[in-house]
Amino acid sequence: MTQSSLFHCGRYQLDLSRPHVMGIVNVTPDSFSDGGKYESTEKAVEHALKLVEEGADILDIGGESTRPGATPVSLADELDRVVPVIEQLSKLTQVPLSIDTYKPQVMQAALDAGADLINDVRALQEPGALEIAARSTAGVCLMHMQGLPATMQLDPQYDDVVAEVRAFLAERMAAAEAAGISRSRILLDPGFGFGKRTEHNIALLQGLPEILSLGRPLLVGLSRKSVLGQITGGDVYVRLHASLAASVISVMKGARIVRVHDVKATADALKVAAAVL
Ligand code: 7PJ
Repeated sequence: MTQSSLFHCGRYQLDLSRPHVMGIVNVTPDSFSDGGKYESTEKAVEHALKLVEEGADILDIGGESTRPGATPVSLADELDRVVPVIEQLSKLTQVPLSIDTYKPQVMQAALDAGADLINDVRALQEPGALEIAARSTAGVCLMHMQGLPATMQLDPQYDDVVAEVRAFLAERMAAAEAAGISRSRILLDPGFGFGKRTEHNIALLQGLPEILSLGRPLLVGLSRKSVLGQITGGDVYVRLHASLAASVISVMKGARIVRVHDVKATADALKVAAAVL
């Protein structure tokens, strides 16, 4: 095993020489029922357990959408959504639990509830985030984003998207290490769809090996993203086949964790990729 395929996150040590599937668990209140908080917790836990059965190696739990133009969620609501889900899953599952948040208070509460990995679309740039991560043993996923979710897709601009994303990730990795987060706890992510046009996303997929040269495992998220709809012409409900292609291409280009909605199909597709790799 090469050194860069070892990844330490909380209670776990993952050997990323095999591609891993991160299953997405969105905790959002169901607007069509009045079951309230308890029901959304229960539904999210149930969904998460199903993803583990389907082959998820990691669960990514999120309480606030970072999709372009999504409405922000208050700190209190985000905590209410994710903390009980993490508490329950840490007792019910044997897979690392990731918290998808950029808010330092949510990171801390999630770590206290049993989270093993901080997945931050702002790459620990919020005040206090680096310190919270450094005080823990959690893994961290540092992601690139140009702009902020509300406006990031309006007019993304790059001279050389691969070089710029790589430079940003190098800077954030250096900041994380300077704060006391060891390299073995760091994952990098080019942030597909986060302030990127179709041509930027495609260039990043082609350029993954250059980002991999930073020496840490890459996590990628392309599942059901609009770039796939732009390429195929399909809407979000018919993006499974395109998402599988994207996962396989990502792994063939060097990614080691793919963040997806459709775990079973992706796990099968990646077994084929792994057999070839
Ligand atoms: C990503 C994410 C991604 C990481 C989202 C969506 C948008 N975290 N959170 N990478 N995307 N690390 O799933 O469409 O690409 S939310």
